Amino acid sequence: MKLLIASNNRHKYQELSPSFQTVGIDCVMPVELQLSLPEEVECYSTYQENARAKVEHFLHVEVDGVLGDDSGLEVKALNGLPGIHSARFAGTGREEDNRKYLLERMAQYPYEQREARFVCVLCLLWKGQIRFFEGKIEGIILEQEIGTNGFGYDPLFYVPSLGKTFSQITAEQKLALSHRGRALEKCIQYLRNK
Ligand code: ITT
Repeated sequence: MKLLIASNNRHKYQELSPSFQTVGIDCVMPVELQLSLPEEVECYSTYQENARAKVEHFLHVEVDGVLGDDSGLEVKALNGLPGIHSARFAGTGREEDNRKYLLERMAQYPYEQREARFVCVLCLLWKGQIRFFEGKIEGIILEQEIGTNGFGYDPLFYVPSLGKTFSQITAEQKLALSHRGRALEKCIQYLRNK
């Protein structure tokens, strides 16, 4: 069985794909099929709609299923920004620019006002049925980057219960409690019961 992960983001792919092997599903990225996900596809105002649009873009591809991931970082002091705009917060689409811009926007806020959460919505098309799975994790935006693992805002996202940022833990540790890991767990459970 083959599942197309409807994403251009290799980091997401690396986090998502191993779990599907546990239910006998091999994953493939668009680039491996000489395809890609155009940015215009995710033009909606919710994670759900964007995740679904990512799946629908690949409906013509001959695979057993398609999975879309739309995710983002919601900062309380910024009224939920960058949210669905997380990938292009600084306008350049470069992760380091996004982190720098976030630090600038947060400069005036003390530790107690730096609460944030990551949100991930997965949209799965499998055997003709569409299902959504959501995961969230709460944390704090640090005043500087710590750690080298992960991607995106990971070096700035501190989880108090761990005493570490997402960039200071292994991929397995991140998946065990991250927004994506939590959504993925529900998705894998659904597939197990299919
Ligand atoms: P695709 O649309 O091709 O899947 P993308 O990176 O553009 O890739 P999104 O539109 O869902 O994906 O944007 C999500 C952004 O949110 C992502 O680029 C990161 O900046 C941030 N993000 C999401 N999950 C994250 C995580 O686990 N760690 C750090 N940053 C994350």
